[in-house]
Amino acid sequence: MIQAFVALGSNLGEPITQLQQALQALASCPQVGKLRCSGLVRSPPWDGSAQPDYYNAVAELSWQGDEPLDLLQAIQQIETAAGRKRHAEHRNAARTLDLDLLWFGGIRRDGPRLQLPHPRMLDRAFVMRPLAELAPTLVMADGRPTAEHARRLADQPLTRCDWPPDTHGT
Ligand code: A4P
Ligand code: MG
Repeated sequence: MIQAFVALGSNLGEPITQLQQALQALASCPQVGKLRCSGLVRSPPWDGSAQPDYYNAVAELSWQGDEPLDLLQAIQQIETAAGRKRHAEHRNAARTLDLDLLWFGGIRRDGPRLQLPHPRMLDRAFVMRPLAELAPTLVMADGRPTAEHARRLADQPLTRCDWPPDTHGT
């Protein structure tokens, strides 16, 4: 089994419900073994644009198989089922559900469909803080652990929120 991390985000519709449903959908993929989720955080849009605040979290899962494109395909199917309209959006547009593959067993990819580790993760407190909560000593591609990145990004505004009590894997 490969250790993988998936970032979850939403700022349209019912964000917390959509994130909960995405966790359930991920957990029920046949290739997914154990799954656990970080705490939930809320933050303004990263680029400062006029959109509702985002809710974000990170899920850690074990994946049966060694091809990260299979996991990418699974998360894109979950996004589509949640009503995500990819073609009508530009990058950073508001979205019902965004699932990004952050990390897949530490492998690197630089293809048109998949870049690993996720190229923007180290700049974002809403990714690094939840990731560091799950895996504080995981060493990133730059040789520094997630906990150090989370501390470095401490000036980005982020509010901790509570998951509803029945949330999968929290
Ligand atoms: N792709 C390549 N590598 C990956 C990867 N590691 N994981 C390709 C997922 N997809 C990857 O993605 C576009 C294409 O990237 C896919 O077809 C895939 O083959 P997308 O999800 O359709 O497009 P997107 O969501 O607009 O792009 P992306 O990169 O997910 O957007 P960002 O950069 O993540 O920005 N502010 C706050 N506070 N919280 C947020 O969650 N999110 C964004 C989205 C902006 N601001 C935010 C937040
Ligand atoms: Mg995305």
